[in-house]
Amino acid sequence: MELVFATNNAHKLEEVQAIVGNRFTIKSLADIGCSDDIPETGVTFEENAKQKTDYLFHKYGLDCFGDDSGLEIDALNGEPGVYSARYSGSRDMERNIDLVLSRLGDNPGRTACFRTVISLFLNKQQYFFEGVIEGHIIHERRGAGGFGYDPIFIPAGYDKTFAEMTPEEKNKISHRAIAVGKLAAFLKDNAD
Ligand code: ITT
Repeated sequence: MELVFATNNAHKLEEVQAIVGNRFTIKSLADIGCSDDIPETGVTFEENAKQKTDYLFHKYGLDCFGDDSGLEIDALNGEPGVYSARYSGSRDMERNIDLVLSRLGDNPGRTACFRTVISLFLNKQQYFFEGVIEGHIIHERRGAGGFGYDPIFIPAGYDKTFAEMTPEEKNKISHRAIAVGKLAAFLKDNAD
């Protein structure tokens, strides 16, 4: 079956398709000819995920899901949070990571988590799924894989950053994997 994923982020689409497997074909916004700038003005991940799917569902009437995710750093009172993509005022991840590292400075308290909230519209009903992975922020970037804040995040119980892991390793444990795993289990039980 086909589901539209309300994202413009090709990395996320690849990660999600790998997690849900071949039983579902995940279509991008481009695949359905949507180039709209979908509003994302909430102050929680849940509000933003809901905004994305409300928009798509009301415009196209398609089964769809959307997520909002980001990095929450305890010592920065949960920042960058919903502002993760544009923390420095731009989408430039070099600048966003630099800003996180400079705000943390030498602070020894570096615990953080990645969080994903998914909103799903299936048969006109809305559902939510959440995934969280705890870890900590290191002092310098390590690794070339992944995207976003992956080079500075080490998940609890590991000694590698997300950017030092293979996609398969990251996809087994990530916040998105946890939330998408819940979504996939739900679809298996509820979708035709
Ligand atoms: P869409 O809104 O188009 O889906 P986005 O890049 O804004 O794409 P999110 O809102 O889900 O994606 O995530 C916001 C930011 O949080 C994202 O740009 C990254 O900087 C960061 N982020 C989210 N998931 C991440 C991950 O798995 N690894 C590293 N950084 C991540």
